Amino acid sequence: MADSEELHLEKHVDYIKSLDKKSDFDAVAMEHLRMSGAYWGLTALDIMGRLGDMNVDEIVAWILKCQDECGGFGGNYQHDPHILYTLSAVQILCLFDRLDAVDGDKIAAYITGLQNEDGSFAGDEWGEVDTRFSYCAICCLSLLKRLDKIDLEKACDFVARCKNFDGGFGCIPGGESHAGQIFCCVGALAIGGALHHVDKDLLGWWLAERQVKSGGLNGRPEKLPDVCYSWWVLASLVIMDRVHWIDKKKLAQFILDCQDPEGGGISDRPDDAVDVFHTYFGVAGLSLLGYPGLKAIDPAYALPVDVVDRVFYGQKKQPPVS
Ligand code: GRG
Repeated sequence: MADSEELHLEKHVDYIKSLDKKSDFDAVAMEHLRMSGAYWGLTALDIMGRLGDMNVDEIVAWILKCQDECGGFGGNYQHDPHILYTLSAVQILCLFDRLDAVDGDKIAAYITGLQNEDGSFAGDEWGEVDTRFSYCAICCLSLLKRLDKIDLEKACDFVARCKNFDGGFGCIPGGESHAGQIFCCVGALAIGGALHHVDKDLLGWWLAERQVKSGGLNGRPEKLPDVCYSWWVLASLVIMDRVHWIDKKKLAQFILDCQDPEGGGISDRPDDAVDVFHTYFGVAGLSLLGYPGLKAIDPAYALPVDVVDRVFYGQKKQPPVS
């Protein structure tokens, strides 16, 4: 798998399109989080200029079937609602310009009901708190243009309380800094207009330190590199305007080395098995790096820039990339 010179775009498109027809172990393992799997695959296709190949009505009908009476969405049909899948559902509807298919007030009411007194968010009715859910709440309500339905200041203050001495952020106050949580916190604060809580130089240094010899990025000290951190770390650096603090060329090469040039798809590290999660974050990372032929992706909303522009300014879709 190693030493690929270029992005095998057509192979990745075919790989993603084939996933829906599979009934192997991966499909079973993915069943409970199919909504997020669909978001990863479809966003990757859009970045590669191939979303038009999909059957929009069929996908939108399936998304609507996954909505619970309370307004939240499950990871699949007849699964319990969760804020993670609610964000994925809304993001997919944005990709297809089909937000009109849902009742935004109902979804917003579900999310508002998950906010706690201290500003944090539970992921679902069972009450687990995590800064991932703060990001989901803020990102989703922003896309629905209903950020006024929560106490945004308290929400951002809670995220700020999860900041550590190294500039990073964890799941809850006092939780270890981890690049995945850092993306959630920096993204939430960026969308919430509260980036002043971020120490950009200190956190920029910590994130730049995540690059290892191979060019790949890890998620915290002493850990192995993984293609998904090409999103979590890089998107945070882009938001903070510190992306020039890493070796971009070496990172792009690491991602390309994780491709399966025959079967398509991208893995966590060279020569590992591919999956849709790493395929999406690999392609998204390359987009952030300005790789030719890919649409630009917004580092805070994790959606193509033209999709975000259309949501907020009603702009027309970008012509497909050739
Ligand atoms: C819309 C992009 C987007 C995200 C939605 C779900 C979510 C919000 C964010 C998840 C952030 C997160 C915690 C990512 C990390 C995922 C990951 C690879 C966890 C692995 O953790 P460990 O401890 O791995 O197993 P390391 O790399 O530390 O060994």
